[in-house]
Amino acid sequence: MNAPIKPEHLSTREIQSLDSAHFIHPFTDHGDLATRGARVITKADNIYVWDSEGNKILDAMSGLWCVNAGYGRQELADAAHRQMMTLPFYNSFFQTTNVPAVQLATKLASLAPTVGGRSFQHVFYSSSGSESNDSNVRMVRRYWDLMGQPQRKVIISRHNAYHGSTMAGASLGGMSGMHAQGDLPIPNITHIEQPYFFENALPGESQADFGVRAAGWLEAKILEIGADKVAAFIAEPVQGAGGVIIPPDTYWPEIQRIVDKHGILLISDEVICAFGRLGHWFAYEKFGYRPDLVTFAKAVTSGYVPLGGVMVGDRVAKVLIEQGGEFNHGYTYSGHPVACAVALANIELMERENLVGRVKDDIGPYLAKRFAELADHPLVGVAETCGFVAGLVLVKDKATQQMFDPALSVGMVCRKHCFGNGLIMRAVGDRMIIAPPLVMTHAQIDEMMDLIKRCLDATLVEVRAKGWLA
Ligand code: PXG
Repeated sequence: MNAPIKPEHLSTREIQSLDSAHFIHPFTDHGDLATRGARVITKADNIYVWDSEGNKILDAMSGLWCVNAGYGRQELADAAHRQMMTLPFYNSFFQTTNVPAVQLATKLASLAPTVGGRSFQHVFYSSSGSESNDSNVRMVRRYWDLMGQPQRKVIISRHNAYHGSTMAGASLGGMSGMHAQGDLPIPNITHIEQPYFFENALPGESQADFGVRAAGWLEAKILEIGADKVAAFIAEPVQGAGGVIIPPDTYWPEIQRIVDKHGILLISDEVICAFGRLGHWFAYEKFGYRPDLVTFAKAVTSGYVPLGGVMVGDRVAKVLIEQGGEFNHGYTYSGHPVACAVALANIELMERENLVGRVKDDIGPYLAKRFAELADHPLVGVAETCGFVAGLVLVKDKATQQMFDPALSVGMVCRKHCFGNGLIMRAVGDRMIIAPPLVMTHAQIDEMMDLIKRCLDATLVEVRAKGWLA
């Protein structure tokens, strides 16, 4: 039998070689990993993580868009411990329930704002964003069957969207690299172009005009397919993994007008945007639209334990519950008591520390002000924020906003300098993005901005030396 691994007795090299020998990582080139060795993250506190070599790194990505309450929160560990000692697991199939799952559903229903008379009184639980979006596909199809319109099967999504990595999640997503591996998308899922002003606007077009035109791509697709065949439209309020793509203000109202006109369901995938990231508990409130289903995961527990789910709006819940009989769908861990207890403790903590309000009124505006300064940097085309996410574009020629040749991977050069300088910032192509923990102080925002500037300067030096600038 293999002895249990005790990291404190292993060198970084030993951990890396066991890692490479036994652990298949998500979204990782293992040839590359074997030669370089994984960075081993061993502990975390507040907004910082440490690697096995003792380097302290400012985590401007909140783990992976999750750790909104910051690391090292005693309350969350206590909640998990208490629940594990009381009831570590019981299923919620077969007419059974558990108290944390009920309490959390009640709490989430009270946090989800009613917009335009539509409220969210029900929650369906899973353990991840991907599973939740699979559940959305199941629920949407069931809904239209029960409505006597089984021909409404097509779900429209957007290129460069991210909705997860299961067969349905990856199909709903618009990542061509994912579709290329595994014969995706599955049938009845199609995509329209994303509302990315920097890439898709016409010369001289205003943000407002572009937003309306981009929403029009949805209507064009509905008409092409036939409205009576379209089941739903799914979108992230702000695209996260796609590179923090912030739609113009005119986009969402026009999307709402179009889905209403054609009677199709609207799914707001808020796996990244909910729980304070955009200064609201749920992001549809910020943009003023009225979804029928809202996907959540990640920050519902600040990432401390896996939990995901779907907020099911009245329109769908009424039909599923009153006419549906048994819904033949669910997961062993739907309503997991420990995950729900941690989520409750996390929400309580977020309320006590007003983390959502401070994104809206304090640290969000402060980040916006500081991040905008980056637009003066010679490498930066645009620098934009929304709540507590931000993105900038690295450009070859600031005057003409010309991008670098993608083959040069300038974003990865910048990312390398970030790690080298103790900062985690994500590169999506040549867009550099951040989504820091919502507990950041002004002084920590300043510290992060100094690091970002230092990394951009180091990237500029390297790019200049290689002769890549215009
Ligand atoms: N929807 C959205 C909007 C997401 O951002 C998922 C669904 C899937 O969630 P799970 O829990 O199944 O991973 C996500 C996840 C990145 C990155 O590179 C982003 C995610 C996951 C992995 C990497 O930015 N988002």
